[in-house]
Amino acid sequence: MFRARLILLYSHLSAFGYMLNPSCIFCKIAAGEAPANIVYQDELVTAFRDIHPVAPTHVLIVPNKHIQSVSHAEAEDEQILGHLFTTARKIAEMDGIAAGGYRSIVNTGVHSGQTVFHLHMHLIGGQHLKYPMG
Ligand code: DGP
Repeated sequence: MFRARLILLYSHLSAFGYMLNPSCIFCKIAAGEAPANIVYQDELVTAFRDIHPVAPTHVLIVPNKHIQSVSHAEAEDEQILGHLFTTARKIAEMDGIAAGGYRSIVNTGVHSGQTVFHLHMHLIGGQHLKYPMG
C-alpha cells in the first residue's frame, strides 16, 4: 500500500519534470527505491530517520527534487525550502519534541560537513543539545 503510494508519487514527480538523480541515495529513498524509515512524505518532501542518529529524534527532511545544496537552490525552489521548515514543525509535534525544543540544521558544502550532496534538513531533538556550534 505504502509502496504503491511511493510509486504513484515517483511517476507524479517524473511527470512534472522533477530532477531525480539516479546515483543519489536520497533521491532513491524519496522514490522508494532504497530502504529508509520514512516518517512523512508529500509531493514536495520526504522525511526519514537518520542512519546515524545523534539524539533520540534525528530525522532528515529532503526535497523530492534533487537540489545539491542551498548553494544550488533557485528562486523557483522557495516553496520547497519553506516547506522543509513547516515539515520539521509537523514532525517535531509527531515525535513529541515540539514543547522541549529542537534544532534544524542544513549543512552546505565541505566546510560545513555536508557529506550527502542532496539538500537536507536535520531535525534533532529529544534531549538538551550541545551549544555553541562551530
Ligand atoms: P550531512 O553531514 O549534513 O551531509 O548529513 C548526512 C546524513 O545522512 C548523516 O547524518 C548520515 C545520513 N545518511 C547518509 N546515508 C544515509 C542513508 O542511506 N540512509 C539514512 N537514513 N541516512 C543516511
